[in-house]
Amino acid sequence: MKLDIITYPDKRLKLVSKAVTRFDASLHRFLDDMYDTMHHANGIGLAAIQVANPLNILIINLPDENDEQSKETLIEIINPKIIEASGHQLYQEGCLSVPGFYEDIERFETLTLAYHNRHGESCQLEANALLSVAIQHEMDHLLGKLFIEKLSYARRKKFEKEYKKAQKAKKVS
Ligand code: QAP
Ligand code: CO
Repeated sequence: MKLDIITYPDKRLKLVSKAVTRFDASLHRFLDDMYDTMHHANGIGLAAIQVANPLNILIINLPDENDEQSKETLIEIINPKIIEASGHQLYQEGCLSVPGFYEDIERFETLTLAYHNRHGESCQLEANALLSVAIQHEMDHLLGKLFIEKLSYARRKKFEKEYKKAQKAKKVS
């Protein structure tokens, strides 16, 4: 079932998400709903708070070498914790909660991540390049942070102006 994605400046995006403690059927239904929601919106990553549920959950579904997305490569990450991070990279990020806006953001190049899967089992993964960017972007959501908060003061002001204008245009059309 598709859920509604909340968008900036919705204050709920600032909530700090809480740990998942029950790995039950209702969690599994919610994860499936998150996937339907992200897939329908043509996203590659989604955090639970973006559908107004403040839990430490994120999902990532990167396109493969043929630029196609498939549910087989979906990664469900619950209660993530960065164990190691190194290097730096710039990547042009976007966000389903900040539609229509993209900007270069600096992130770690490589991560080692500990997390739980949907069954509550402890997992670990190593990520670099786009997967690493996606994990860091989504983990910021769990802390109530958006990528636009990483912009310089001047760029942020330009963003606010452009975004408001785009919102206004959306309302009348
Ligand atoms: C986060 O972002 C991310 O503005 C996921 O109109 C960002 O899925 C992961 C999207 C950068 C890795 C690198 C954004 C779709 C999707 C939009 C997304 C839009 C339609 C963003
Ligand atoms: Co986002």
